[in-house]
Amino acid sequence: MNAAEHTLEEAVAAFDFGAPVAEVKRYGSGHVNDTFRVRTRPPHDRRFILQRISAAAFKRPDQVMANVIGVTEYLGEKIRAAGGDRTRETLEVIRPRSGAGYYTDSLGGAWRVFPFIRNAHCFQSARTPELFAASGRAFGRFQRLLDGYPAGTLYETIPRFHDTEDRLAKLKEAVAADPLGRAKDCGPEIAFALARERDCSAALDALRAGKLPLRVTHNDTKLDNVLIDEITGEGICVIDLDTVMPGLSINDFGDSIRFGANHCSEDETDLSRVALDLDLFSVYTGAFLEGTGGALTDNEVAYLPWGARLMTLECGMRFLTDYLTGDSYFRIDRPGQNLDRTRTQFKLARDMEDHWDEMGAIVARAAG
Ligand code: ADP
Ligand code: GN1
Ligand code: MG
Repeated sequence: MNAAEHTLEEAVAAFDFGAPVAEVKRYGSGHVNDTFRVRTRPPHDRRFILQRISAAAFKRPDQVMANVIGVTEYLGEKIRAAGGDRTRETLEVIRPRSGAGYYTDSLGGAWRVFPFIRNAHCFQSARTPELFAASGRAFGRFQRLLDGYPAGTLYETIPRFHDTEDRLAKLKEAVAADPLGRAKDCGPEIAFALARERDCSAALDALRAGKLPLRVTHNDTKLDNVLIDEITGEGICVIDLDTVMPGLSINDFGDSIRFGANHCSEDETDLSRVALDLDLFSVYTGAFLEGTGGALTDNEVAYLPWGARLMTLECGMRFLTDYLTGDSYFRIDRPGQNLDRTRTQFKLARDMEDHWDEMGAIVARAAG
């Protein structure tokens, strides 16, 4: 048994699943945490999500879990008060036998368990406009539900997470250090990012000028971070709460557009297939605004296209930095995958620049 298998076994033993465990299987397509589905033996067939929190991404799992517990308990109360089903509409942390918020294995890995939400699915692409709209309503509603959450109690689990200026600075450092000699393979991509230095300040300047407010936001709003109910087709539960922090509403909007308003996978190698779909952009805009329930200010609405452009540029820069420094952050299944991901993001970012006026007009129309 190797070390990874051993710590997985330790983690399974650390939790009480209410019945003997029958199966533990790697699950999902997340790039960051290690996720497993646990099933107990029939006749119970209880299901759980068991996750090792990424040590590369999160230096303080205790703070991550304090945030996740605080937010899920708050959401649970709100959902119950509104007559909803708190077992399906929010995650709930299941504590290890020790009673702590998570379990630490013999190598220092941090593990947590959530109930597996059944009869709901995560999607890698917006197969239908309705699906994309459902995710938009769910992420907008998520932001609205957390409107009154005491932001000062949240830890910054990844410092400067959506600080696009800092992401560019980190890319420059990686290019200068070039530890693996990979910079020579990505000259055009590096040049693309460097040419957009001014853009990197667009939202941060607005924040500093008091034009955009800080809110409690999700910060990782890609389509596969919302579970879609298989009967109703609605976005039943927003998951992946590790980066819930004070942030910009436009980034939550923008990250969803980056990932979902196209018809390609994030690592598509045929760039001719990579394009912004303005109809999907329009559908998401209306649904997100509906979900936020009119809470956004006029400036936030006006800056929504910037959210899309910046999240796309920033994500490309993050993939490129990870490619240059050895793929230690985003999980890869093949060599060069983070460079392919960079290329799709930059192609989409360029498309957004080319359709800038149309994006603005669509947002203005949706805001009515
Ligand atoms: P990562 O940070 O690596 O993206 P996630 O928390 O998003 O990790 O989980 C990865 C995947 O596991 C999700 O995309 C989803 O498919 C699945 N998943 C996570 N939590 C649940 C849950 N409570 N019920 C059902 N599926 C889940
Ligand atoms: C990661 O964890 P996951 O796979 O949902 C990343 C996001 C990126 C995304 C790109 C904590 O999301 O910021 O936008 O990959 N999450 C973290 O697909 O870094
Ligand atoms: Mg995820």
